[in-house]
Amino acid sequence: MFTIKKDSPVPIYYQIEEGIKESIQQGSLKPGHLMPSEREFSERFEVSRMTVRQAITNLVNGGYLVRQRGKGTFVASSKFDRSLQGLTSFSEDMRARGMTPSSQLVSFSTMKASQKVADRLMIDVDEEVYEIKRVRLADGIPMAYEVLYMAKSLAPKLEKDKLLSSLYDYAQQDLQLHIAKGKQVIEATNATKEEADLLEINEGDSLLLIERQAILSNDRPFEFARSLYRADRYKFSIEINR
Ligand code: 16G
Repeated sequence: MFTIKKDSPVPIYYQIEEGIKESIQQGSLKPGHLMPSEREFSERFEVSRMTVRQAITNLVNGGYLVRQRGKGTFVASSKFDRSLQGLTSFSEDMRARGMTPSSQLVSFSTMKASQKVADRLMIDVDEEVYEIKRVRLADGIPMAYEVLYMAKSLAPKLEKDKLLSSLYDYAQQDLQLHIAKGKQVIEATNATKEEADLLEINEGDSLLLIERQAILSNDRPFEFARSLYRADRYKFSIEINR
């Protein structure tokens, strides 16, 4: 571990912050590494916990460290860079990265479409839709929380177990539906208490909200989905031409 100079004009919290940052950049502190507690740091450097806390908080805010409630503070993994080109599913994205996708089903219900859902799915208000709430995980780590709606008439026999794996695979392979195009809108938002609990983050943490309307080759909307991605784990990129 690095050393600090108490007689230096450089504030101690800043020396600690820079020391940790350098260790991460040089690779001696690796992604996923559990950081010593504030108490351990303060004993090791003989400084106050307040000073340590300031350094750690700055590193968390800068995306170098992540706090996990009840578990401690860890070196952040580099963010997933998700392309905005291509209408891929969560499962495809994770498999392409060599990770194992899985889902935790929060709820699965049938209801009458609200005005907003009916508009997005181009169906009549009151037509039956599925509401599917899932936490999406990669190698067991929560990445996103998704709430999606689809017309029940598209998949009258949809059952719970199908939702634990890929819905797109089910649509394409079992129902022979061809998901052809879509529209996405991205917004910034902050986690509510419920979302934070499901994603194992703190209430108020930053999230990226993506609303997707996926459309079948016969121009019928397939789904209207709201995906909340952890902003500490994701960034989105797109190639552009002039
Ligand atoms: C992605 C889609 C979501 C779709 C899901 C299907 C975004 C922003 N959203 O998460 O709309 O329902 O994939 O995934 O990409 P699955 O086939 O693995 O169930």
